[in-house]
Amino acid sequence: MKQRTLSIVKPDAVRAGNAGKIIAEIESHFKIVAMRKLQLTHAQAAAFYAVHAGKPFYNDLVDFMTSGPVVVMCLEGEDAISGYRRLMGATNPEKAEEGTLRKKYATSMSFNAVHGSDAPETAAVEVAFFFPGCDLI
Ligand code: IDP
Ligand code: MG
Repeated sequence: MKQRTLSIVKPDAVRAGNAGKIIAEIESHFKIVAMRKLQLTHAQAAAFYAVHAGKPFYNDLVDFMTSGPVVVMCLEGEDAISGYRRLMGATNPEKAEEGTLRKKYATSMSFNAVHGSDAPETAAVEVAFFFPGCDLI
């Protein structure tokens, strides 16, 4: 099934100069239907990760996600949600498979280079968080 999902190149990967390589790899698997570079405000990051509010890593996650620019993309493709999760690899890079983005570019569980939506419901909410319908081409 053709799906759309939200991808974020996180501040650690942008800071390290890895955004271009990550985007090129993503583009070899998915159509990029929208893309923005921006720096999240505290309120925006807190809202985006609201599902994790109250967890021990939440405050550090919000601080990290606001620590520098990110590149946000809406991706489209056959089974894009699970397919992009596979390309990202496990949340903890030590457990990520060889060849995945997190294996290559993440340095820890906290600084793990990329975000991807985890289900159709969250993908719809996350895409709409960053892109009005008119920007999805
Ligand atoms: P995901 O990004 O693979 O979907 P989630 O469980 O949704 O993983 O967590 C969101 C983000 O929060 C992770 O990508 C990571 O940056 C951070 N995170 C999750 N669990 C931990 C943890 O145990 N320690 C530190 N950071 C964490
Ligand atoms: Mg998640």
